[in-house]
Amino acid sequence: MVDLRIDNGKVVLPDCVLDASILIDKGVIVGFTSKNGSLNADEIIDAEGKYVLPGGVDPHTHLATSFMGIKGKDDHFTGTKAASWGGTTSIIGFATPSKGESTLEAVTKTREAADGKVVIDYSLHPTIVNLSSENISQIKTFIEMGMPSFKLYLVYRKEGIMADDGVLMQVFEEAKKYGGLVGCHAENVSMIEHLVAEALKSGNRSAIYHALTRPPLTEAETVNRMLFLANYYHAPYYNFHLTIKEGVDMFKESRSKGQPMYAETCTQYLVNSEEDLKRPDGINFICTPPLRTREHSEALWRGLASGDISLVSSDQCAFSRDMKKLGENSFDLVPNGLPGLEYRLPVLFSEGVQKKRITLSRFSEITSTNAAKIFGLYPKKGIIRVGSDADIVIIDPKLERTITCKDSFYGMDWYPYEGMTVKGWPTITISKGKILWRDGEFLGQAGDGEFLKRKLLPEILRSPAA
Ligand code: DUC
Ligand code: ZN
Repeated sequence: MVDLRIDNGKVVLPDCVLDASILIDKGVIVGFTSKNGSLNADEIIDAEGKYVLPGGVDPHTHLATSFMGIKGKDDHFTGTKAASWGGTTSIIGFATPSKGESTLEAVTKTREAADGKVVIDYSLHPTIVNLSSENISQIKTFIEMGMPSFKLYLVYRKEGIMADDGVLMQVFEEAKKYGGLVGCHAENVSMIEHLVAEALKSGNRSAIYHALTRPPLTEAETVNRMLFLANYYHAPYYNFHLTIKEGVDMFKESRSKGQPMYAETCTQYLVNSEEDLKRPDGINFICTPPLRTREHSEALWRGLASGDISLVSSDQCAFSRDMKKLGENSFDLVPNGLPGLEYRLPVLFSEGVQKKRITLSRFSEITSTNAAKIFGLYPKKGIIRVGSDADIVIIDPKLERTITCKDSFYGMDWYPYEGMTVKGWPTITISKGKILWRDGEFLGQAGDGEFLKRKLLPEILRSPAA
């Protein structure tokens, strides 16, 4: 007798899709049996006609964030509830210090805000801002605390969260010494500051100038430099939100030489474009790096299919129309960021798998397995396998829905994907053996999720192993 059995589904494993029943007990996967296996269970889910996949792992989320002085719409409860509705069962957020705070203090504060509120498991990337000697020693401490990946913003100088090249150099040295992973928001701050100043001087303040003042060159230059630096230090590197075709080529080259370099892109860079910035509500679409042309999106899809890009995150950072309007007269005053962590799996399934841009097993890798591998959660998370946490999403490939903000759990009054019809939708989400969502009914609660301590896999540090 086990707690839960999932029958009749098509189970997506790393190298095949299997017709099997999954047996779950005490929160973990304990076995597989042939179709309609006979071992009894307290509860049985019939997944006939559906795909059974590892629950999504989203390694780039800003919940309950304060960004550019404005507090976002979601919090740790509503954000993780929404995430699980859309099939995500683990997230990694950020501990970003406010002015005068240390990163360690930011970690404590973020954990106080999240623990007991999250519906799904979570972890944090410490953000390294101004590196004091106290912060240098903290890098080792963070790794020991189970947070071995770091975020450095190479932009946002005036917002006070930038890390300059001196800081970057020291973080690479420390991370290398203790086995950490350096991750950057890679854009060239000086080029962008110059272009923004020129645009404002000429009175060019509409939303499209957000993209025009951050052209692909400003990202390409910095991605290229980060790959050089990582290679110089023989250290692994993670590039948050890659958006440009030149970047895909750079990762292809580095990885083909065996260097442990990893790039993510985000849902919005695959399905939205800079044309959205020309809409009457174009300011809503301001995020950094900016949305690009279709040519870049198509290169990103190809990079995902070929393995040059490792995964897709959401970069959830939810600002409502009113919040965005703070910059209605000038693009540089708009809080940067887009909502939609709950649509990452459905949109990628519909636009990726259904439109044959990626296979089903690649979908599973880029939404779950690779994030778990790169950030030290694997094989607890990211795979359906005996001994792993029973974090599972069941997707009905025939179910069609139109995305609407009426469904929002955190009061969003717009979404970048609003009006898009999506074919293929999560109908059941299971976290650690507990059914959180069943056919639109929420069965979870605040505190179902817990903090995840992570440890990087040696192969991830050495070679492009995801
Ligand atoms: N980019 C955004 O658009 N929002 C939050 C942080 C970031 O880098
Ligand atoms: Zn981000």
